[in-house]
Amino acid sequence: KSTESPVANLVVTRILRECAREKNVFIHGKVKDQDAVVILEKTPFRQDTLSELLKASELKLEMKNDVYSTFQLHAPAHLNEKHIKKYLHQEVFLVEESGEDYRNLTLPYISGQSFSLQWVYNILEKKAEADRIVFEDPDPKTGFVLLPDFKWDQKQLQDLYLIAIIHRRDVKSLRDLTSEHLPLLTNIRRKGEDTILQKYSVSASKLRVYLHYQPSYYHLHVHFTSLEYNAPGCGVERAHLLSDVIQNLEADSTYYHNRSLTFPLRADDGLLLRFREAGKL
Ligand code: M7G
Repeated sequence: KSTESPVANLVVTRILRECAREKNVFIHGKVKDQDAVVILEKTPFRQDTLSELLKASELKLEMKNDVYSTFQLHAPAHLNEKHIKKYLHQEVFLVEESGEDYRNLTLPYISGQSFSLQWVYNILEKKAEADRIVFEDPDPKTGFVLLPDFKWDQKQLQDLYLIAIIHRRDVKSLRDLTSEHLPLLTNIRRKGEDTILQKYSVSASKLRVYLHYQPSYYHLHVHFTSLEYNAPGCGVERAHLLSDVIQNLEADSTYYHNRSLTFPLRADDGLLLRFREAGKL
């Protein structure tokens, strides 16, 4: 049936990554014989559905001491069918990439290997998610589309997460930015923050606005997340605050062309192999 959730047909091959603290799991499996990656993530608790959840669940007393007790909560059986069987931990390595390393190692690698940008072009051309667009500035040089990231279900503001995708197609990442792009970046910051304030009543002082380096998708985009929410990849080793990026470019137009940038790579990342082979690790 076309209305059936593909996840209901998921046959788990292995757990790629799992984090108890972030409460998410990345699963490699098969849906009707096709390879799929499924991400399950605990959404924040909501006051309006909390009592329903507690009623439907079984509470088991773990310990009691004076006025303190801890309980283990078992979700209703029908929510709990997918059992986690294996745990595959990927080691992560920190890489320091000079401007030269970028041009010699990273750029040739990402030109051949990086993820397809089709979903990005579909958004820009209104072929997908058009009804989810929150704001658009159509200017071909400084314009962008702002819409909810697909990691955010928009049901609560604690984990607010939007992305601004630029219209121009010639900026792959932070590395390509020069002072020429300052009007683009300041436009995204100002209009992105204004829109989020108007639409969600979340002010700029409650937002973490940043770019990833390395990103997964090499078409420049900016992440807007709630400061309250520890979004995956918002740590110092991968996130570059937009306001810092703007200031660095104001001070030095070629800052991101020349500076060393540090980022984490997973053990199975082909780029890590390139750095190893070049004796950089
Ligand atoms: P990134 O920094 O390139 O990589 O960010 P990351 O995924 O490793 O963080 C891309 C962002 O786009 C992520 O926050 C994704 O959750 C989000 N994203 C990815 N896809 C394929 C889609 C999509 O199809 N629609 C929307 N709305 N967001 C997406």
